[in-house]
Amino acid sequence: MQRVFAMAAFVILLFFSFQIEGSWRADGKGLSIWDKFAHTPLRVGDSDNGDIACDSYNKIDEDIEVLKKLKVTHYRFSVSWSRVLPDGTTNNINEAGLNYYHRLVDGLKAANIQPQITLYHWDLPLELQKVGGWLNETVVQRFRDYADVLFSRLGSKVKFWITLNEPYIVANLGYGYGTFAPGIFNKQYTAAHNLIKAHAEAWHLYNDTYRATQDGLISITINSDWAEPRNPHKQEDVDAAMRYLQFFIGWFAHPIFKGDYPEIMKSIIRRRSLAAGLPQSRLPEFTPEEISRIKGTHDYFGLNHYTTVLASPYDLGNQQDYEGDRGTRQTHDRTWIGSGSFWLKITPFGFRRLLKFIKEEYGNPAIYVTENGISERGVVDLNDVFRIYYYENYINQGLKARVLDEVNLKAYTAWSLMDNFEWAAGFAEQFGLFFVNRSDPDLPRIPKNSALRYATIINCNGFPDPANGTHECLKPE
Ligand code: GBH
Repeated sequence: MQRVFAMAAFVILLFFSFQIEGSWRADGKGLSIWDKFAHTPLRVGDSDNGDIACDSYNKIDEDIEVLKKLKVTHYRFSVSWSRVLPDGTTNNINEAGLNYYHRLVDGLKAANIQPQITLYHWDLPLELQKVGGWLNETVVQRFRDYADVLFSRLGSKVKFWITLNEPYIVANLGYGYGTFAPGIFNKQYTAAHNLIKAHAEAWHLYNDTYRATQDGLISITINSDWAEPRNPHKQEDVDAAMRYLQFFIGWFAHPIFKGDYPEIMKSIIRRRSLAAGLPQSRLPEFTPEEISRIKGTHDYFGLNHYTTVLASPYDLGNQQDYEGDRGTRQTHDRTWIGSGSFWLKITPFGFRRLLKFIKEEYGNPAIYVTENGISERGVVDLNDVFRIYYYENYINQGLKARVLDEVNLKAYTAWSLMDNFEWAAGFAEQFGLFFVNRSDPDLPRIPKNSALRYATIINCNGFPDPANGTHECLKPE
């Protein structure tokens, strides 16, 4: 493998509230849809829940020590909406909950680690779900109010905001397939519509009211696989791969970066809806005013990426849902190396191609990779060579995109710092650079070998010289 040695602007690290905080009812916190979902039988593997998680609510100092060992410059985490606003509204601001984030942010800054805050990483206040959650358009104003509280209270100390993490997952898994909270079926287009509007309102609020004094960046994190045609010589497979991408990344990126949904989504969903005798398309329409309000609500392109699929056509007849509309079957090449997650194959080449696609499709935006990583399942081998392989090869492809393709890649963030609550998979799928020993009540964070390797890469801001021991850094020619 020819490695690219140019430097990344910075290499950073991440994290999210429900997956690590625990303390699900501490200090006045309200319940979220994930608290409820995880306490519903058969929803989460091994009946795991987030009641304790990694106990990060009580381990600020320990977590910061671990981050210092990694030498990261930034730490991405999310705020639990119902910890700050227990019923989801500003009728009651829970100062104790807010205080946790103040202490975390202050601790990070004292350690010279910049905080990056995600406002919403999937744990909607349960009270808001009772009136429909993301299906009820009033959630847009609720989200704006919540964002207002965080900007006004934390904004003087935080320079990097992410409104929503992976709206695709919220809409499609939460409100489409029903495999994630709140477990609703086939309402993904409505949920997505409100997610996009909520993002836009939070961006405008920051832009109009806070940017002048706080001078930070705010945008959204969109996730996407890369899709290759299963047979590159078949036009129908090429078309299927393009549909896969437009129905995935385009669903959210197109309205925010270009205005409105991708043409291909609009036309296919309308045609199939009318053919089924519906009076109108199942894809809601933005008004011209809404389009101009949404278009351009980004300071950067936040990207979460893990893997690649092979696409071919999939005719589901008259089936009136996302799968039927997209009409694409996804498979994997059986030579691709797997992971602890059935959906995640090691495919570094797809990372570079996706970055180039974003550059060309969305006007060469500044790209911040906000998640990338790999899992194991079950017993953790601290000598996690496959994870080292994954990070080295994906980071290398990221650098190739930056240097050779001139993609405006600004930052790279690993997922994740430590093993945590992996949603419907519970604690069985582990993405951590640090192993969390759950059979020890202290939940110690123990470095896997990948953590040492990652720290070395960060220290070098690029790759160390393989011929010169682990800490010698190669300089670009
Ligand atoms: C990210 O989502 C999340 O932001 C993060 O919280 C998560 O821990 C990380 O990935 C690792 O999964 O079993 O069919 O329901 C990435 C998107 C969401 C893709 C969950 C796989 C499970 C598929 N992932 N999804 S399924």
